[in-house]
Amino acid sequence: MGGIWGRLSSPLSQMRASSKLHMMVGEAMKRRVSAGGGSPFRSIDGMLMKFPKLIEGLKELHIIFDQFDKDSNGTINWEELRQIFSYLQLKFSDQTLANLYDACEMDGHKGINFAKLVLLLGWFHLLEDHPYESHAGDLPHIEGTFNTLIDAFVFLDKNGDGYINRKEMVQAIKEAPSKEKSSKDTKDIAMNRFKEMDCDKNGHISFKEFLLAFTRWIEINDDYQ
Ligand SMILES: [Ca+2]
Ligand SMILES: [Ca+2]
Ligand SMILES: [Ca+2]
Repeated sequence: MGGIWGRLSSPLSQMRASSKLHMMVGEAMKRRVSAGGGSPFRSIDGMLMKFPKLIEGLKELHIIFDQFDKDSNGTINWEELRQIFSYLQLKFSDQTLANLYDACEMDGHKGINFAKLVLLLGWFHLLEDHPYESHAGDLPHIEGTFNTLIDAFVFLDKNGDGYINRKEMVQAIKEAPSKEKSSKDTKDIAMNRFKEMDCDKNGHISFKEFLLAFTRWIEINDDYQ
C-alpha cells in the first residue's frame, strides 16, 4: 500500500500514468469502432431516447457514491473508491485502480468527486473486456449505463480516433434509416448537445468531455425537481 501512496505523491508519475491511460483509452476506443457494428445504435433519435435512462443510472450511482462518502464532503478517498469498486462487483487490481486514480488527480484537486468517479468507471468499462466478477450482481443498471455510454460514443465517433467532431455529428444525424429519419428538432437537440459537451470549445468531444457532460446534466436535472 505504501508503494501506491508514494506514487500518488509524485506529479511526474501522475503525468506519466495520465498520458499512458489516455493512449490506452484512445486505442480501446479505436478497437471498439473497428470491431464493426460496435454500436447497437442506428440513429441519433434512438440514441437520444436512451439519455433519460442513462441519467437514471447515473443518479443511482450518485446514491451509492453518497453512501461511501462517509464525511459527506463530496469526495471519496482511495480506500472508499476501492470499496465502491468491490460493491459494484468490479474485477480490478490495485495497480489498475491506482493508474486510474492518478490520472483523475491530474487537475490538482485531491480526492475523487462524483464526476471523477463517472470518468474513472467509464475508462474502466472501456479498458476491461470483462469488468465484472459476475453478471449475477444486484446492480445491472450501472453496468448497462456504462455500456450504453460507450455504445453512444462509438456510434458518434465514426472514424474511431477517440474524438467526435462536428462533421461526425452531422453524419450521424444524416445516416438514420428512413423510418428513423431525424426531425428538425432532433438535429437542433443533437447540435446543442454537441456544443454543451465540447467543454473546452476546441471543436471536438473527447470521451472524457462526453462522460463529464452527463454528470453536469444530472445536476441540472436535479435543480428542476
Ligand atoms: Ca469524503
Ligand atoms: Ca472521430
Ligand atoms: Ca473538446
